[in-house]
Amino acid sequence: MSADVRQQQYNAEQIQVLEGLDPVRKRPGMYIGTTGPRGLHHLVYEVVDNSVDEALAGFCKTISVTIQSDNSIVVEDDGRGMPVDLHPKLNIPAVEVIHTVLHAGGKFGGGGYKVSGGLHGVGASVVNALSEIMEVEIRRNGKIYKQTYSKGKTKTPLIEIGESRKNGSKTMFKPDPEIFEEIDFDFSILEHRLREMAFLNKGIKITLKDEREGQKRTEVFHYEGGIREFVKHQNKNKEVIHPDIIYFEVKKDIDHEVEVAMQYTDRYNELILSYANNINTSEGGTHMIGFKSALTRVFNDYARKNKFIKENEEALTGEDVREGLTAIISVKLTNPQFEGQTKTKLGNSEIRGFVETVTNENLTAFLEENPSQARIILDKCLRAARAREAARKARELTRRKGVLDGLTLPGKLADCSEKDPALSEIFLVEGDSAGGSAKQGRDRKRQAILPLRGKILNVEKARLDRILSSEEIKNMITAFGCNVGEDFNEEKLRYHKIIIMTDADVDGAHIRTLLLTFFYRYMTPLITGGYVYAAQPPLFQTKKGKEVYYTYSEREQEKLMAEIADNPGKVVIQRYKGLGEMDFHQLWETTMDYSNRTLIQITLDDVTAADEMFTTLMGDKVPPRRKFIEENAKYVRNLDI
Ligand code: 0RA
Repeated sequence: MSADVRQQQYNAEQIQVLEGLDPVRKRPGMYIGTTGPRGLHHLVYEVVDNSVDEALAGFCKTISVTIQSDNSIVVEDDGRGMPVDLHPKLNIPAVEVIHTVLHAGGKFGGGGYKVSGGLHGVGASVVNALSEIMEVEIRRNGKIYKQTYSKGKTKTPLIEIGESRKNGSKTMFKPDPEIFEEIDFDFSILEHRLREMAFLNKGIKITLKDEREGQKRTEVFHYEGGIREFVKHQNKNKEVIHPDIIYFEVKKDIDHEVEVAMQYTDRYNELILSYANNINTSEGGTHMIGFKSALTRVFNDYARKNKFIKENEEALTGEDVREGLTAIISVKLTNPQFEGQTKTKLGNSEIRGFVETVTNENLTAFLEENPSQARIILDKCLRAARAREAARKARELTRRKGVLDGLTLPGKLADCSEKDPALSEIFLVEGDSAGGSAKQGRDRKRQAILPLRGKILNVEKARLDRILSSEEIKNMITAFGCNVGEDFNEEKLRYHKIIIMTDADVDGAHIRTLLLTFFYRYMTPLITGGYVYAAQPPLFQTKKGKEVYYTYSEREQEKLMAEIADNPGKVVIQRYKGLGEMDFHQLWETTMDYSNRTLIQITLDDVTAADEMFTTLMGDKVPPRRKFIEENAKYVRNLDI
């Protein structure tokens, strides 16, 4: 059939199709969450997901993702090639339906674990709707087909452009700058998700290539060990306490599959990542509940049976058996129910018992078969139990003395007079001298100042009982009023903005990281609730005649110099080494004044990346830490954990 003829044939249908994608362009947020960087990168995942589905169906082995020099994306796979036969009702090629009809993507036919609803699975049509241009090239039936789209519409009909003995699908798209705030792809964001995808789907080879000038590089993600290698990766900068990664995989029937990998480290915090159909279920859900209850059950049973715990002694708690644990739980099921505030909580009730039974059986078997590793893990659990008891006593003591309940505010705190937390903010200021300037320069009504002396305790290397004996940390907890750990209470928070104000140097970045580590581990809701910010003090002051300019980056300074250089006059530049070099007036004007300042909100975008960053920055192993700081030094201003 010639292209022209077909064009006429489906014009009527096309109108319907066009209306179908209009809402996506009108309200992109409804389909991809945001039109910021997150939504932008989401487009790539939508396209890649379709190729991963093809791989999970057993037809595709390699997927390549390329960021081209014009910031367009190409995703190519060696699957069967998208179907091109005419859709019986719409009378247009299936591939066109996939790209121009809302919700058609990923669900054209049965089979495989596909995600309906939830975060992903909105499909290729949404990517088309939000792209300036989209092109597909299909190798199938010995032929090569091509079709182009734009902003949700078909641009050119499907045509044959050649012959090929290979099969596969290739998709190119360029995000529409009318929709997205920024259309620059971030290699490390894509790298992170694609590596995760490769871990979660063992054997699939995913290549990520950056072809942009000055940033050329290629990474290959291919893990025959799947989530075992994921655990190894998460533990790479930690000390593991036993050699084997505990691993099991059970397929109950075509609808239910579970895979678990776990290993203990010498850490005090736990990292359990759960997934349902490759989606990170950060709010947990039934699979997580099943896993956790099995874990507590198995260790207690084993401990009693082997006399690690005596008859009259207390049982290990869930926290005791999870201390230092790194675990990945991945389930696959046909009808995932995603619930919770961010739709990242698995709701399927049948999964709970399934994961629990499987974990019970396999973990018990591991302990029976590996008594020496079992002993190491049990010893760790028992130490955790004793430390928990000590921490409880320490907390009770501090509670009794009223140290943490906000009744006795720390002497170093210059509080604000405002009582409404929503209108109050607290600056955590590095050093007493900058603290002094901040106290003088602040808005006394709404801004409180808490100076912090030197380095705060590295909470990554201590348990709660020791942490609570640190003066600086106690001061913060008391000032915030919301307590820590299990006792944390968001409603008691006294300031809705907690602003970290440190020098713009390596030491400042270090202190900021120590603070964030503490918040992340012991007051997580502070970060997830969006209460934590980093202040941005200027890097340069430039004076020319009576004019004074402040700039916040090298680039901004260069720009300023270019702007003011043309008419000669004496220019005096001061590079600030620390907050202490500014007087109170300057500090107010540049960093604290509501109308002038820039605050960077700290977000917990990604638990795996955050854990990796915190362990790398705060852990014992020095070389990876140095490497990380060197690699990321330039990004420190834009810290997003
Ligand atoms: C044949 C049939 C079906 C899908 C595909 C091929 C296919 C789709 C994509 C998307 C990206 N790459 C792809 N490679 C192949 C439909 C069968 C079904 O829905 O299960």
